[in-house]
Amino acid sequence: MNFSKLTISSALAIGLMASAPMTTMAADSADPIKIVVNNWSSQVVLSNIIGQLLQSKGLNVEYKSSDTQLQYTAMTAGDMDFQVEVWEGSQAESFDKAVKAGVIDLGSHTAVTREDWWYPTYMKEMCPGLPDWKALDACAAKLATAETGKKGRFVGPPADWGKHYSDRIQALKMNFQEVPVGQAATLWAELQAAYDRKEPVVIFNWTPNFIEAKFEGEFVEFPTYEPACLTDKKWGSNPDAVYDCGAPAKGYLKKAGSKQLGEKWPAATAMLKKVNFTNAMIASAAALVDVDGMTPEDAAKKWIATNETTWKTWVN
Ligand code: TMO
Repeated sequence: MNFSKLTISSALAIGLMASAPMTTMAADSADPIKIVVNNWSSQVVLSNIIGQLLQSKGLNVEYKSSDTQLQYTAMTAGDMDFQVEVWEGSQAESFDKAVKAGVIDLGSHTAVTREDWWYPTYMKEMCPGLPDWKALDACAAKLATAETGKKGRFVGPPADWGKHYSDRIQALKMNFQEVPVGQAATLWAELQAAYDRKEPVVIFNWTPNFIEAKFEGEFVEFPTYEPACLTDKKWGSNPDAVYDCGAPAKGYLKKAGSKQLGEKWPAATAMLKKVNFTNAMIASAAALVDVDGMTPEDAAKKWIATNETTWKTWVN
């Protein structure tokens, strides 16, 4: 048993060395860098890509599953060290607080992001005036279900994603009800079922994502986001409520590190600052899992094997 295990791991080590000789990051701590893993595919694949690249440099890593809001409490406390996808639309509020408490902004990816209500394009015939949110609201009856009574059904994100859609529905006095899913896969199942029958459906979606390569659709246009919308009740069409606006249409995607990251692993930190994914790279990373059915670990291996020119610019 032990012997065969040893043989396999040394064969792997030799294989790795033969194909890509790498220096270790000698100044860095041998303690594991704790990488935050969330509950949507691109984030999990990207986390595995980063973890595997760090391991190839001789560093130890550990993957830690976390809620997208509580992760910042954990990072502030140094219980988690690295987050590869900080989405402006769903994490900015908790991220900004964490930065004030010592969490490090490790810079932005090239990717431009958006997260909001989304519908398949065929709905434009059923609800004239889309993508305007008022046109969607006028069309609420077409989205009514037994579950939502007279109100339109909006299939919302898992509770931990930091959106405030029930608040938005109230603030904009919409004739809708949010029905949140427990996990991302349910969003895609809802979309697929409606799409096959050309039935109306409005779900939470985001870009970059694998969805855009498989389904035709677009985001609902809500009142244009400004930061004051989240903090100043007087801002926007409802003078008594916050959240009377859409999410940022051109949001950032950042990376975040714990305070101890730079202190304990300076070489790794220098690399993580250089990590940079584009929209196309993130959408195809998600597709490896959501379309091709790969495990995130295998998807990451495949990505590393096929994108050497990209990651070489980060690690060297
Ligand atoms: C946080 N997310 C990218 C899933 O919208």
